[in-house]
Formats: sequence, structure tokens, C-alpha cells
Amino acid sequence: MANPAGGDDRKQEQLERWRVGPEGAALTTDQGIGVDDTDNSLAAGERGPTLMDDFHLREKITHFDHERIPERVVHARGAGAYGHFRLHESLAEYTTAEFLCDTSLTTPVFVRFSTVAGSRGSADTVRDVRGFATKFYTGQGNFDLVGNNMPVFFIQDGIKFPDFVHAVKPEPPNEIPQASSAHDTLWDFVQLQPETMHMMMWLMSDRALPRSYAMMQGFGVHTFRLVNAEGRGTFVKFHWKPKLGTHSLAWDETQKIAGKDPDFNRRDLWDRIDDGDFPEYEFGVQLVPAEDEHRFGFDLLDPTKIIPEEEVPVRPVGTMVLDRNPDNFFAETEQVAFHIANVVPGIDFTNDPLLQARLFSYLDTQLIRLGGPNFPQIPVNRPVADVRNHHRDGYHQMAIHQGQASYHKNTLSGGCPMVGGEGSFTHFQERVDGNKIRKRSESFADHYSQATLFWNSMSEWEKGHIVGAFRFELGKCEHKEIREGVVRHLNHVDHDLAVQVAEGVGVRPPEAPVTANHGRVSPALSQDNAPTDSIQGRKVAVLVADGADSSAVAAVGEALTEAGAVCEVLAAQDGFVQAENGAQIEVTRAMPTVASVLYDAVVVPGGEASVRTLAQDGDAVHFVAEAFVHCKAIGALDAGIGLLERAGITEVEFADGGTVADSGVVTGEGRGGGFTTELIRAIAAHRHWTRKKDHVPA
Ligand code: HDD
Repeated sequence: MANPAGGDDRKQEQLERWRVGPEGAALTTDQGIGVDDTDNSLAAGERGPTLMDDFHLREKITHFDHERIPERVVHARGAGAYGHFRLHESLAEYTTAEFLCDTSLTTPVFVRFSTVAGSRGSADTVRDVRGFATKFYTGQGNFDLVGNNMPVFFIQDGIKFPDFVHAVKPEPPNEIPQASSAHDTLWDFVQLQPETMHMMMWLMSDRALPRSYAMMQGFGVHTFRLVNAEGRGTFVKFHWKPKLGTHSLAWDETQKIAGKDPDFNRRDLWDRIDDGDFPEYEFGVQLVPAEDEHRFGFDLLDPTKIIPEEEVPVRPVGTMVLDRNPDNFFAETEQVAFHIANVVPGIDFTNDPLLQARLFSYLDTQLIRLGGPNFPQIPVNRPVADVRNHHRDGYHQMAIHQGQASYHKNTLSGGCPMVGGEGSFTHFQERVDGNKIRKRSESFADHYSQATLFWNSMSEWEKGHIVGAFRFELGKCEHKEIREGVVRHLNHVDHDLAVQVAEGVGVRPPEAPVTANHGRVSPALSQDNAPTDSIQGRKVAVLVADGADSSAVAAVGEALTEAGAVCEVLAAQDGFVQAENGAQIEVTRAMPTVASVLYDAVVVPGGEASVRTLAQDGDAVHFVAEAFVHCKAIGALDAGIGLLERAGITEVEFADGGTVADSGVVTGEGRGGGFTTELIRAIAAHRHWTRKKDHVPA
């Protein structure tokens, strides 16, 4: 069976067996018995009691009563999609994992993106880490890369995970706040556990507010190990880089979206795939030869550290395209079960103590969440590789195992299934020697220098956003001594940062730096360096009223759509507006049902009457002003420029004959002078973060 992006479809063929459509079918009970009435219970007389005989009623209600399963203890809120992974460059020198060696192979995948702290029904756009979990259905079995959109973690040892999660989740007395790190228990944990500092820098950065799952990096976080045919190990870190670049929302915007469209990221993923605008990611590896294990100034086993890309470049070796939405959220996205221990021959673990605890946790959690040991048989979890073993029975067993012997060794089933077949997994042989101790390695002791590296690598606008985030989040912390404790740690990261945060949260700024800032930078960490060459999937609002210039609406819409954007025409009401020339312009959405925060850019075409009406409409004026404040590209043609003036966007300095402003506001007359080219460039820039905007109220 072909898939939209071409290539291997073993997984979809397998799933086809389990898909159940409603078409042309009569309603039955779970026993396949036809149902004559599902609206009225069987009762003794019209006003009489319901009868036990009504097996359909009992079955219907019972099934409903049992519909819910426990949500994930973390990463409860998520969205998933199927896709394909293609290898471009063989890693056969380093690993025996076939899907990383054979460039002719296409590997089906399922990816689930998630937030961490919020409940299943929480908003998408909260400040949080995003999960980026990928299940590769390889011919050698499932490989799960269960990563995040940040390359480090809050803690170094998995034994602290329950403590950390308890601290970040809503507080026990009242379950407040939902999906937010802006509360006392989280900051209390942070101030007492300085290993969190590097990750807190990422969490307070714009990385925690992704514009789209298609514009988000992914990281395996831990150092893993590739193992080649000779048994030689090479340390590896896994990376996903989005083709569209890594881009984020504005903080104020995320909070408004959480109300206007809590499903913002989930919807965006769904719509992109539905529209054939498939999210694409480059798969890369950082490889470190075993003999170089100790050449870094940090421990490769410490998950609070990155290997800077400038030190070990990320080698791009493959591409993943997400090209199919699930059919059923519960069956697929909710029931998918990732497990970091799902590795294939040629990929192995290291002694990272966070990774080691995860090896236990993921299988364990699925047992309670999915109700027993047979969850790998749930369609989305099934490998495309053959499964043969002596595991038997248990809740929801789907396989009908034949034969007398369910043990190894046996003669009765001809010794089958046999161990040690071709391509079976052999653990990497690593010599270990030590006393049983509870002690963190000294090599894990530096908690600040990479937090400083992150801070140093930020552009000025990114630094501004980080300071703003600390002020907001820490400012919500009621206990002053906790705020002071956090500021003390920030002073180890960077003195300026600590002073700026202290001033915002009402604690005495530290007088002097604890240590001098080392001054090192890693440009790859800054989103200011993300690619900005595409408007693929960008959402653009075109504001109109009666009297709009229909040819301008059509021309702008055509040009933007051609370049890959999604254009929506907004007016006060749904339906049509009457254009200047008497033609009808179809309205995509009524303005009151949307908001500027749901778009990447806004365009105001000309037409005197249209702009006069829009200028009297508070929704329209606010729309433009808010888009301006959120640093979005704004285009206005002819009379449309008047709406910008009405919104207070008057202090923009226009360059080049008054057509283009360097702050992403593009104006033009008669659509000439490269208006659409400039507009496309302004939208591709994502946001104009350095725009002067404080004079505009929104
Ligand atoms: Fe975890 C889910 C990522 C540390 C225990 N984790 C979960 C998911 C992602 C991550 C993306 C959601 C998977 C899905 O969509 O179903 N977790 C990470 C990363 C970590 C990390 C990148 C650090 C590098 N996790 C971590 C630790 C532990 C766990 C240290 C426990 C010791 N994580 C879990 C879990 C979850 C989970 C409780 C909840 C639901 C699930 O597993 O299936 O087992």
C-alpha cells in the first residue's frame, strides 16, 4: 500500500487489519447481535421500571463506565502522527542497527509530542518542556527514541524523578496551578537542587513556547551507545532538527491562545498533515569515540550537559516526514506505549543514572496505564518484526499460541522459538567494577557553566525573554526566601541575569558575581540563528469589510498560498462581503470566532469603504495592534495603511521609499514595488522580536 510521501508501509498494512469503519453496517451489541432500539430502555410498561433483561442497556452503560484509563503521570497531554524515516547516510561503521545502515530502507514511525506537567485536557501553549517520542517500527523490532525538545534534564539521577514531578505538578492541597511551573513547590525544589539550573534556563527561554511541533527540535538527551559488528562502542547523542527552523510564540500570546484555542499545537499538527504540508525533521548524530569519553570538561553520562555542536558537529544522516494522522485518538495516540529500553541490535545504553532509572519506569507505568502485560499487542504498539516467545496469558491476550511447549528449552515444539537467531540482541560488553555506594560522581558536580553557556549564547531579545520569564514565574512564588535562593543560584550563572531577575521579583540584587562569566558561547543554541526561508504552513489573516479591493485580496492570497501559507479572509460576519467593484469576496471566518494570536501575520488590503468600516470595528483595530505587539509581519495596501495608523502603528520608520519597514511592517501602493515578495520575507522571518512596540496598547 502506498503512503502519501512514498515508501515502506508495513505498519499501515498491519494496522489495516484492526481498523473498523461505520459504513453500511447495522448496530450490534459487542456479541454481534443486531440492536432494534438504542434510545429507549426495556421497561415494564411505559412508565414502569427498567428490566434486567435489557442486555443492550447493561452492556452499553457498563462499557461507558469503563471508558477511562489513567492518564500518563507525566506527558499526559499529547498529539501523535505516523510517518516515515529515511536514511541518507549509512552508519554501518558504528552500528549494526539495520535502519541506520541500509540507505535503501524506509522505516515507518509513530511520533507523539506532548507537554509534561499538565493534565490530559490542559492547554497546549503553556510554558513547559515538550516531549518528542518516536517509535521506529524497524525490521529488527521497535526502537523508541523517547526525547524532549530540550537537550538536557532537570535532574541527574532518576531516583529524584518522583520528587521533581511532585514539585512541578499542581500543589497537593488544591491542585493549583494547572500545567504551570509558576508556583512555590517547583521553585523550592530548584533552589535546593542546583543541578536544575541549566534546564531552568531552557525552560525560561522561548524553547518552552513552540510555535508548532513542526518547528521544534528534538533531543534524545542521554548519551547512548552505538555498537558495530566488531562489538566496538561509540557514544552518540541523537538530534531532530525541523526543516522549518525552531520558532516560538510570544509569552503573552501563549497565554491568550490557551483560552482562544487550547488545542493550538495539536490542531496545527493535524491541519498540516491533513493539508499535505508534512512536518519534516532531519535526524542527526553526534558521535564520540569511546577513547574520547573523558576529553570533555563534563561527564558524558550527566544528562544536565550538552555536547556543544561547535565541539562535536551534528552529522545529518536521515529525514523523518510525518504524513498520516491517526484514525482514532484513544486507540493510537493515547494507547501508544513508549519505552526507552526498546532498542534494536546496534544501539545500547550507557550508565547515565537518569537513563538507568528510565529503563525501569516506562514498562512499569504501562502496566497500570494499559492494564496488564499484553499492551505490546495493541495495534499501535505492535512491531512489524515477528514476535515469538514463551510469554503467555495475562489480561487481554490477543495471540492464540499454538503448540504444547511454552518453555525453553523444549523438544515438543522442535526447540522453537530458538534463541540466538541471526540478528539477535547482544548487550555491549562493558567492564564495570565498584563498591555498592549511594554517591553522585564528582564529575557531575558543575551545575552552572553550561547554564552560563546557554545564557551567553542568547541574542539580546532572547535574553530579554528569559529575564521576563524568570520575573513572571518566580514572581508567582509566594515565599520570598525561595525567590532569594533562586537568585543566589542565578548569580552563579551570570551576575547581570541575577540582578535583572532580582529587581523584578522584589529581592535584593546580589552585589557581586560569585565567579567570573567564562564568556564561552555556542551559536547553535540561539533561535536567532534558526532558518527563516519558508512560509510553509504559516497562517495569514486578511481583514476585509464591504468595499474591499477584491483584486488585491485575490492577488495577495494567491501569492501567499503559492508560497505555502494558509490564507484566511476575516470579516465581522461569516458569509460574503461586497467588494469595491461589486464582486463577492468569500469570508473564511468571522473575526469574533478567531483572534490575531491564532495567525502568524495579518494583511489589510485597500478599499476606502472597507478600511473605514474596519477602523470603526474594535475587533479589527485590536487584531492589527495585537499582531504588531506580538512582533508579527503586517502588510497593508493603499487605504489599508489607514488601519495601521488607527491601531497606533505610526512610529514605524519606513525604508526604501516608504514601502517596507525593517520591523516587518510592509506597506505598498497598487501592489507594485515587490509588496508580496517583501511580505513573504517578513512572514518567513517568523517574528520581528526587536520591533519597538511599547507605544501600542494591546
Ligand atoms: Fe519520561 C513519559 C521523555 C525522564 C518516567 N517521558 C515520557 C514521555 C516523554 C518522556 C517524551 C511521553 C511518552 C509518550 O508520549 O507516551 N522522560 C523523557 C525524557 C527524560 C525523561 C527526555 C529525560 C532525559 N521519565 C524520565 C525519568 C523517569 C521518567 C527520569 C522516571 C524515572 N516518563 C516516565 C514515565 C512516563 C514518561 C512515568 C509517563 C508515561 C509513560 O512513561 O509512558 O514512565
